[in-house]
Amino acid sequence: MLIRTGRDGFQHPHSSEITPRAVYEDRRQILKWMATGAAGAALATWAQREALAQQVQRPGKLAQLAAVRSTVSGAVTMEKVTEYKDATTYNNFYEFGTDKSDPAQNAHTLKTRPWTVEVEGLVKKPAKYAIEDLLKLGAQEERIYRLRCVEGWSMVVPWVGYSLSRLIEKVEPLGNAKYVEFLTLADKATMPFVGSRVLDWPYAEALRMDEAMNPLTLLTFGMYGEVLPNQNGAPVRLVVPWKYGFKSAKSIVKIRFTEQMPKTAWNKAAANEYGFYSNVNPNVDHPRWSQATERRIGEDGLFAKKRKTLMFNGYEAQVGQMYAGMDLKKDY
Ligand SMILES: Nc1nc2c(c(=O)[nH]1)N[C@H]1C(S)=C(S)[C@@H](COP(=O)(O)O)O[C@H]1N2
Ligand SMILES: [Mo]
Repeated sequence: MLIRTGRDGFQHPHSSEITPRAVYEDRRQILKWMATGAAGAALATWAQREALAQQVQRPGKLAQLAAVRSTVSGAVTMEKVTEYKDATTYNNFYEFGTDKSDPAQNAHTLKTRPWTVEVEGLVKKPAKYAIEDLLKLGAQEERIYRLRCVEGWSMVVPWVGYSLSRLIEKVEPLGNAKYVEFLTLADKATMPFVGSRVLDWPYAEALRMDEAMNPLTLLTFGMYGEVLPNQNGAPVRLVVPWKYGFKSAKSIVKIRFTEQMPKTAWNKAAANEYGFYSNVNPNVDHPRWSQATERRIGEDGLFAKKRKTLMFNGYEAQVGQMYAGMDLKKDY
């Protein structure tokens, strides 16, 4: 359910469309909710996604990535891991559609081999990496991260990859490189929504150099011990756990080092809603909704108590010092 207003007739969906498992399971609540008129569509969406979740294909054991648990500080949360079926059927990947179930339904058309990631810009050693070589550049580790989406949901996923810093050190940034930009695949032939005007394609994201070098920033190839399913950003994506989910660019094809702060896809679409930093911050509301709380996908229904969102998504000890002295209400 999208509200169509504003530039290009599009707004990021509001968090109230989170699917209400608790509602589905509680008939009295269903009746109450039906009276509001919103129930029908949301329940249909929930039922449809649940049916999809029962059929979700896993990449399989042959594709398993050998990975040891990370020893990076803060890289493994003890919280309950989100079920695979939920993390792979409730997605944002607008190249495949704007509904949460669209990526799981449509991303099978994405071709992840052959795949090349080009590293360019202000580096001593620009290079084109075949995905097979990129996979071997660092030791694969398992990180259990919370990921908090700007819309108000979160999940806990065992990601597999290595710190992006490993790649950055390899290509030797020049002294004037201040930012790292990530450009992702925009292929109209395999991505049905790339023809739409929802965003400026390709999807673009960026980090400041110190953020990109932070050991928590993960160049990610897998999840749950297997290769990434297409809908989660195969064959390689970013996971930046202290920032809103949209910073974690999927299906990356280019990494560029720049002196100027790069434009990002969501900032271009709505600058007053999505800033460059986009650090998870319960004290800075989105202009259209609060960021103080969140729902965990697959667990918290509409009437369940929401969780309190943590500063920097709970990674303050690891990343807080990078923003010392900054006004996080201004630099949102
Ligand atoms: N290329 C691309 N990357 C993307 C997006 C997208 O639409 N296109 N959506 C972002 C958003 S808004 C979120 S919340 C996360 C979702 O990751 P997940 O589906 O693995 O949970 O991916 C991010 N990366
Ligand atoms: Mo998101």
